[in-house]
Amino acid sequence: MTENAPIDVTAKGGALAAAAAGRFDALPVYKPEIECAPREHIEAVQLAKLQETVAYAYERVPYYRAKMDEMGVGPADIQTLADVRKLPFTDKAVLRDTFPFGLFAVPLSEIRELHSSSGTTGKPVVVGYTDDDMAMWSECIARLVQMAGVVPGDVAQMAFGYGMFTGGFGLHYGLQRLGCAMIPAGSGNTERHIQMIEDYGTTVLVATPSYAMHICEVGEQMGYDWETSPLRVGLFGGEPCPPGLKAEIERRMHIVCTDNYGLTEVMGPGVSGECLAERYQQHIAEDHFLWEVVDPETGEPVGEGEVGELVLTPLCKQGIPVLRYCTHDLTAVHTGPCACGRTLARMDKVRSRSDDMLIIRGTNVFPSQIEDVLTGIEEVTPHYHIVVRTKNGMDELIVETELRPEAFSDSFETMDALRRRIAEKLKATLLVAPTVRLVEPGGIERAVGKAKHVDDQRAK
Ligand code: DLL
Repeated sequence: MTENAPIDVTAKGGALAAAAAGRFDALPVYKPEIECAPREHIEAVQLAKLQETVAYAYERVPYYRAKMDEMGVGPADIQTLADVRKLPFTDKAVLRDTFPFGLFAVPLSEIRELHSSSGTTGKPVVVGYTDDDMAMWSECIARLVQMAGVVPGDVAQMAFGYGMFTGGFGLHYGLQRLGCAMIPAGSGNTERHIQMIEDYGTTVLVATPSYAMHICEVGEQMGYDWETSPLRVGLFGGEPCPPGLKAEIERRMHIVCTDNYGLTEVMGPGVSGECLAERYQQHIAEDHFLWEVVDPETGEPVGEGEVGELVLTPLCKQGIPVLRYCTHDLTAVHTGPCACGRTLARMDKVRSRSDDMLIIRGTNVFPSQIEDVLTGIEEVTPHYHIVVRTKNGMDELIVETELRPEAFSDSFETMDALRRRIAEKLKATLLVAPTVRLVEPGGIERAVGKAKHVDDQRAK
């Protein structure tokens, strides 16, 4: 996961060239007194804020008071960071059961903005931000975009959807806070995006990686020259960004792509973001979030650097002070030094979730494993789709993968040989034999937001 992709040095502005030359000092740190602080200092800040947060949640949110009373734990029991383990976990079900405002710690008159995450079933999750929450949110994002090489004066074009999704407004506020000019284009209308990049001299594009790939392709089809385009930085997030996809977008769009992570329940984007030194990990805003990595089965902590489920406790939130939120996202966290000079812990890119594992004929399969195999096959694009269904009483795994135009052939033998080669590679990794379908170039539907790669028809 830590393999370093080469940064394209096509001389697009100082940040790119500085990063390529290893001159990370050329990028100012937004708040060095915390981002570069010794670990003991970071932990002392976290403990003080955790104690405040727990007392606040206990006093103001009846759900947490009842839960903590039931567990026999009170705010005074939080004496060290490890004491966080005495507290209850929170998961999506709690937010749904208390829909809409049951976990809010302030009256609606103190809320300035509501957001929600839709999910596929049941009620949405609703979160609310006070004035202070909004200020903290923009600061977290200003920090992470600066880490990614964005500087005041950059022109940033939004290709996330606005609306209840936290991605659009969150990045919008944070980029403005840093001093960028925002173009609130929103998602969709791809040709217009490309026209705007050219007309307005856009230097930063904010998108999901799948939509950025689509913007790249549409630009190429329009004859747009990405190499001479003003665009320099891609700020991606909201969904996994596989290393192969990132490298391909960097190569074809001539930009540096960075990934940032977050989720509605704890704030939205702004939890962590990638610096330009360690290209496959993201620094966590540890002064605002306490992280734990636990075994998803037992809830017990895993060792430093080991993969488990990320559990987050926001440390400064007033609207909804969620305790120990179970993200279901699988990652490992590292506290060692980073070449960028920051001391904030780094989480590995999230590639899968504990709840997206497919069990196919008794074997565990993660969609990210399929993605990794396909990325290694040069004849296919990063676009794919997975269908799981029941056929004659047995699970069937169908992997649809899209051919690159240059690999497309009229010869049945050539196509069939490629199909069989891909099926064998997948079987060797997954230990399950898939049915592979080759799809013609452009044949897999493009997403303008988060891509949906898996259709498990067995659950329906
Ligand atoms: O996706 C917040 C966000 C928006 C983050 C834009 C970054 C940029 P939700 O819609 O609540 O919030 O979805 C949260 O999306 O638990 C992860 O599974 C996934 N996710 C978000 N960012 C990443 C990422 C926003 N960079 C869920 N890499 C999370 C991998 C991500 N997965």
